[in-house]
Amino acid sequence: MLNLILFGPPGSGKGTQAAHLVEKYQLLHISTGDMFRYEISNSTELGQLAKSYMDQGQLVPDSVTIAMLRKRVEDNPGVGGIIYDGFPRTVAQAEALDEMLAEMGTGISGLIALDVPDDEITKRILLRGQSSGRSDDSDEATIRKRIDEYKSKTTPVFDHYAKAGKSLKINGIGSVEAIFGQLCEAIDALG
Ligand code: B4P
Repeated sequence: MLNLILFGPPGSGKGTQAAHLVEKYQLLHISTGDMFRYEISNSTELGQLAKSYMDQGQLVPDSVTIAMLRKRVEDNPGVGGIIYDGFPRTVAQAEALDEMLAEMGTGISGLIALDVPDDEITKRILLRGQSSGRSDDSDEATIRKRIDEYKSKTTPVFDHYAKAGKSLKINGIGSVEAIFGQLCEAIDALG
């Protein structure tokens, strides 16, 4: 079973690439960002809680995020593989994921990070903000906060999997097709 973590800073193209990868490899796509936005659009209690963090550019607390992720995985038994998009974003989330997959008799196949510099991701997110309606996309201070959260809390996840020789980086600058090609090569090499 392929368990792939698509990693990178906010706006690095994880969601964009995941949409293509799920089609090619027939994977279940789990995007915690999309799941929170779905809850927000349905005005659920979870959505209201998530929104209070997302609007500030902060991560949603681990306990909430891990419980939501676990439920999504348990609700989809027998899938051929899963692409984790935007999860794990903290080492605590990574440890919870490792534990859950070990209970299922499987584990992370690899983590692939999209490498994109800060000025490019800020540009991309502000551009998306013009049409996405996402409040966390339209304010430069909130975007800066998201980048800070990524650097302080999320980059250690790369090192967590690097210790097991499972992390790798690819260049996230270029056309969507060119980056997709590099991702496919990296996935095929996972065996
Ligand atoms: P996410 O929904 O994960 O959002 P993201 O990081 O902004 O997006 P992504 O990297 O997928 O970028 P995309 O492809 O869309 O998170 C939002 C918030 O939810 C977080 O800040 C946090 O508060 C919360 N959250 C989510 N998961 C959490 C967790 N596990 N724990 C705690 N909190 C969590 O691409 C961005 C833009 O770039 C698009 O407009 C796209 O068209 C463009 N683009 C893509 N590829 C391009 C390319 N090659 N060249 C030029 N532009 C490109």
